[in-house]
Amino acid sequence: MTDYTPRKEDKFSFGLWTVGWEGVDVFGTAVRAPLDPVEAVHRLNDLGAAAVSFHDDDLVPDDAARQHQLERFGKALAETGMVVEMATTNLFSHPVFKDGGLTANDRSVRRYALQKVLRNVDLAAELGATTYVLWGGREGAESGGSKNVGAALDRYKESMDLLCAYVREQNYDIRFAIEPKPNEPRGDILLPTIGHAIAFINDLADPEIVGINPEVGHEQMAGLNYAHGIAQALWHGKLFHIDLNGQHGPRFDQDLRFGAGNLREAFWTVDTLQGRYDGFVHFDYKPPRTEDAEGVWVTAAACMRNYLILRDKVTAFRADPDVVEALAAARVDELSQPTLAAGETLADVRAEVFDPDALAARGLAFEQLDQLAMEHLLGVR
Ligand SMILES: [Mn+2]
Repeated sequence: MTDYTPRKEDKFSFGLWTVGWEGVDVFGTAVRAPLDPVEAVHRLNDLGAAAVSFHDDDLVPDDAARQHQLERFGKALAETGMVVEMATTNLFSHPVFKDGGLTANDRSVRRYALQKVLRNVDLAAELGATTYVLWGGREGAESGGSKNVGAALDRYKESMDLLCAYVREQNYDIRFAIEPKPNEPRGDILLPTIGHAIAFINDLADPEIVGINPEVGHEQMAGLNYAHGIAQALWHGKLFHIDLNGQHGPRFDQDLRFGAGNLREAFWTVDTLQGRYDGFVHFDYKPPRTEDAEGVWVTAAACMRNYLILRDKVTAFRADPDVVEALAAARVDELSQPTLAAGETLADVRAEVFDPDALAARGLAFEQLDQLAMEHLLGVR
């Protein structure tokens, strides 16, 4: 039994923009003062996190202060032992990106976007980040005729191919991770789900160094099962990074702390990650506008604590003899057996005599298994 205190080896990571969110939303202005990235590093370190991530504009919003800001930030990292594990580009806030960055109709905007990404990839490499995320929040459209989707994907591919070649040429230890999202801020966003993104990656020139960074809420906004999504990403070898948060089903992007929203899916998410994913456990959430500056740290601590509690729960679930028995009754292991045995051919299948009615009469006892999971989650086992 753990005391749920985060440790460096748990590899918890937070975006500077998460704890630094001032609360500006579609309907209201800021409710909290700007947070200095140096303070974010120290406070997250005190809470037990191991790493941070950033958008170029979170860390160096102002060119004139760039050198000074990077020196202060570097000092905070050195003092705490915190690392930068991931970086990404803000290709959505500035009005220039109102029709996207890498897939904007306006070619000059695309060229500017590419320049902005390149500059921050250099900084990411300098700071030791090994994952570079691309979330194309503005890559999309509100209306059918305004965006030639095929051409947009050509341009997305063009940029990704150029970026991969650049990283290879510079010998940077960086892999790219595309973050899918179905909508918001655009009416419809390109590469809306895990499946769309993986299919796109397979058509790139250098797919080996491109994977995905799926976010809990983004998949759930599309009504999809996040745990199944990351299981498929793992199957393809494409789960390069994760964004954990909470969401109540298909509605606006809530960015709740991890564990809030769909708790059962959070349980299966941690179960899926256990032993299969060894990257940073990255939280991309927003402390609600109701919280003051101190309340922000309550939510950050809760993200990590909820992950550790769920990790404990899934470990206990898997170790429970009743669960082992229920898994056998549910024939879960049988699915790992190839449908044809070694040496068999389709002729063997054709020759076999089946009794479909007898097969149909077998119950699968999935409910017993799921009730055990529920009871572990509810804390009564
Ligand atoms: Mn995200």
